[in-house]
Amino acid sequence: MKKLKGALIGCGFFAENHILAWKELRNIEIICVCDLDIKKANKFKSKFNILHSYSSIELMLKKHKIDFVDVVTTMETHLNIGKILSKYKIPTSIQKPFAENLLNAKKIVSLYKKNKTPLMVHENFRWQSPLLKLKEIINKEKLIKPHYAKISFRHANPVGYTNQTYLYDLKEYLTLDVGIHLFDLSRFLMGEAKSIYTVNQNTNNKFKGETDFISLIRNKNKSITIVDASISSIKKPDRFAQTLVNLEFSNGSIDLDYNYKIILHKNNKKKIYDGKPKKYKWISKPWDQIQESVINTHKHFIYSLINRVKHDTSGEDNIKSLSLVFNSYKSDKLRKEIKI
Ligand code: NAD
Ligand code: 89Y
Repeated sequence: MKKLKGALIGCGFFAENHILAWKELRNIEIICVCDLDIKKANKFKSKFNILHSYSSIELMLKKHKIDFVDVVTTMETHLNIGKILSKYKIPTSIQKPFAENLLNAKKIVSLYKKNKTPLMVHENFRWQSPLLKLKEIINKEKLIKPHYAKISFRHANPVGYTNQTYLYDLKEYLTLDVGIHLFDLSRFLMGEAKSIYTVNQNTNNKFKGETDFISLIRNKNKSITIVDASISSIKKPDRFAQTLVNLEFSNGSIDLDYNYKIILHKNNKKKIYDGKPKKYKWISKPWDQIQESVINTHKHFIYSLINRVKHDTSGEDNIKSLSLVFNSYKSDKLRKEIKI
């Protein structure tokens, strides 16, 4: 099969994981990289042995026949980048948070719809091996009628934000940056939400926005999800960047615990599974399960393009997770439960 030719936009911190993950896929070649800062683009090009580097997306698209683009820039740039890529009808995968407000996210979705061009949000937490294994066991063990979920991301390791200094200045921080993943996981595991009630806290004054939040979600299937996250949760060993999950069903329960240990309780028995991510040379703790999930997310993007099926986390789908994020802020502000 002919290799698909891709371009990567944004040569910052997280793009290194994207390019290394692309290199694990045999039918793909990233032929161009682009960054507004040409020095960064050139450095990235040499480091990862890419053919071309640009500082202008339009120029890059005019010069090369590109089958897809992977956008690894921060949210406030996505509408403008989406305007260009949808105009050229280039299938796009775009990092989370999809946009800084719902209006812009909807604008991007309608641009791609109008141009009949596929658009996926790179929502990678549901593609982490421990989460995929959890879902696989739920299905295999026929756990039914869920009534309770707790999805937690609590740590005190600055590695989560010292590489991403733009996070310090966000007025809306942890829910938008990490809550977006956790709300998506609630939808992945428990189905769609009906309402949300949230309390935010700031526990670290280096940040303008909230550094802790607790949300209570009523789901359409009548189950409840508790989502909580913090960057001030001191534990040894530190829990970054592991999402811990507890789920209860009418016929059993299952937990995703620290170190990817999965524990199933069913028929008066306890079974233990291992949800460890696969090892690759460039992957290391504490980012391992996030890094590995980038490969899985890329694979899903390409598989859906080739088979002409809608992506699980299409732009349209991600608006549902983003809507939970912005209604979560509204709930905290108004101190009330908000219907979705
Ligand atoms: P970064 O600031 O390090 O890099 C972004 C780069 O994009 C910069 O070099 C900037 O110059 C470039 N850029 C901005 N606008 C551009 C444009 N119009 N054309 C070309 N280049 C442009 O950011 P980062 O830390 O790499 O984060 C990028 C995104 O990845 C963020 O949205 C972040 O939330 C997300 N992220 C996701 C995960 C995950 O697990 N999914 C983890 C970390 C970061
Ligand atoms: O930006 C965040 C994300 O998406 O995953 C972890 C992170 O990098 C910092 O908490």
